[in-house]
Order: sequence, then structure tokens, then C-alpha cells
Amino acid sequence: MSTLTFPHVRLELDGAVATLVLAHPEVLNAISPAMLGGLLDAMDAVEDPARGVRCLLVTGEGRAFSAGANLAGDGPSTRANDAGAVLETHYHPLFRRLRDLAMPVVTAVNGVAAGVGMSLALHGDLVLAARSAYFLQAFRRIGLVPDGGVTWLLPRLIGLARARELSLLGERLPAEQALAWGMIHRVLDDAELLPAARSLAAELAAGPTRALALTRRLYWASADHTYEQQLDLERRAQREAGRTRDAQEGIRAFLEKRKPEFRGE
Ligand code: T3D
Repeated sequence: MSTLTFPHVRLELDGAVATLVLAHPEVLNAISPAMLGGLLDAMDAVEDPARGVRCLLVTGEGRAFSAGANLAGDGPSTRANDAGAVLETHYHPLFRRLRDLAMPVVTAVNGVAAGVGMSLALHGDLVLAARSAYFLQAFRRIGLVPDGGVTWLLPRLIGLARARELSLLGERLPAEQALAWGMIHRVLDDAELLPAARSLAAELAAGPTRALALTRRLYWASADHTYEQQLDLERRAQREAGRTRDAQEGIRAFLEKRKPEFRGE
């Protein structure tokens, strides 16, 4: 395993799994412009083909996933003239890269995920949470609006009524309730979270990466598409997937009654 360090971010590379750790525990991994720079640089490493990463796992150091935007220093309180500017310059490029990443993304929510930290957590294809974790639409508590794509994601995950309620009231949503609402995928005992997330990430990393990347692209697109558009996109994606070496290997392995060995090619 090797580790790359960036401002308030650590990238742990273990085989085909990259674990992106938000690493500013003194402020519950609140996201500052410096951390955002670190995250974007870490994404360059994740996407570097030479590193062979086939699954990204995102988690936080210490007792939080992330408390959202860092309200100290050069946080939104000191950008009163345009608290939205940093969205355009930093957050949106990061979230678009996560959306377009050519591999599955797992998020392991190890504690509070508040504000834009909750938005980040929900960008996982699979969201795992510790039993003690909770989600918080903290924005309204400081007079800001939900951001980081969460007003697009939340209604699609849990329905408009629940999304509105979470954002307007700013009440804690415990992990178990988030699971019951279908917002996240698994809740684990706190000590089990990281081992379970790593094991799931390793399983995904050993999968047919190009087909998995196309699959996540299909689901991201589906929310804005008609049925006919989606049929067309599926057809084009299937043509691409069918040409991969992994598809040939998958079919051959099925016929030979053995486990396929996918290489992400
Ligand atoms: O321009 C832009 O950036 C626009 C983008 C905005 C997007 C957003 O995300 S807005 C929402 C920002 N986040 C919040 O409003 C949440 C603020 N934090 C909290 O409400 C609480 O900390 C939590 C409910 C998340 C956790 O509470 P608790 O009691 O477990 O911990 P704590 O004692 O409040 O926090 C521990 C430390 O972390 C504390 O520092 P200290 O006293 O030990 O020196 C606290 O100040 C610090 N901390 C927590 N959250 C933030 C933070 N420091 C800076 N920014 C934070 N967001």
C-alpha cells in the first residue's frame, strides 16, 4: 500500500482500490478551499491510468465524515458578497468529476455528514454508514441553501416530501432512518464500517470496470431522460461494453463454468 498526501486529504492506494480520506479531524473534516484543492489533486491521481485504480472509496478521519463547508478562515461567512462563488470554482468541478468517474464510488460515512459533506457522501454509488453516523442538512441553520447537487439527488433518493422536510427543518437524520428511507445502502456497527467498505470496494475493483462505469453513467443520465432516450443510451452502452475484453472473458467463463477474471479492459 502507498499513501499520497495533499492538503487535508490522504489518498491510500491499495491494489486497485483508492481510499480518499478527508483528513482534517480537528474541524470534523470541514471542507476548506485548501481541502478542495487537495481533493481535486487527489482525483488526478485516482484517474491516472498508470495507477490502475478501479474503485474509489471515500471516508473521513476521526469521528466525522465531514461537517460541510469550513465556516472559519476563508469560509462562506467571510465571502458574504458571494457565498456561491466557491461552488462554481471548486465544488462543482469536484462533483462533476465524481459523477463522471470511470469506476464505482463507495462512500463510508463514519460520523456526521453535514451540509456539503452530506452532498459528498450521497455521490457514492453505494453509501455505507456507521450505526452512530447521521446526516444533517445544516445549511438552513446558518441561513444558506442546500448545495453540492443535493437538491437534485435527495428528491430522487427519498422523494420530494422527505427531501423538503430535511432541508427546511435541518433535523438530524440517523443512519438507520436513512437506510429505511432508501437514501443509503448499508448500516454497520461502527467498528465494522471500514472493513466492510474496503471489502466491498475490493469486490467492485475486481469487477468489469468499463461495464460498471457505463452502468453508473446510465443511471446518472436516466433521471433526465425519457424512456426512449434511455433505451437508445443502453443500446450504445451495450455495444461499448460488448466490445470489452472483460465481456468476452465473462461469457467465456460462464460457458467454461468458472469464475471470470476481469481486468477492467
Ligand atoms: O461559500 C461556501 O463555501 C458555500 C458552501 C456551503 C456549503 C455548506 O456545507 S454550509 C453548512 C456548513 N456546515 C455547518 O453548518 C455545520 C457546522 N457544524 C455543526 O453544526 C456541528 O459541528 C456538527 C453538528 C456537525 C457536529 O457537532 P458536534 O457537537 O459533534 O461537534 P462540535 O463541537 O460542534 O465541532 C467539533 C469541532 O469542529 C469544533 O471546534 P473546537 O471547538 O473543538 O475548536 C467546531 O468548531 C469544529 N467545526 C465543526 N463544524 C465546522 C467546524 N469548524 C469549521 N467549519 C465547520 N463546518
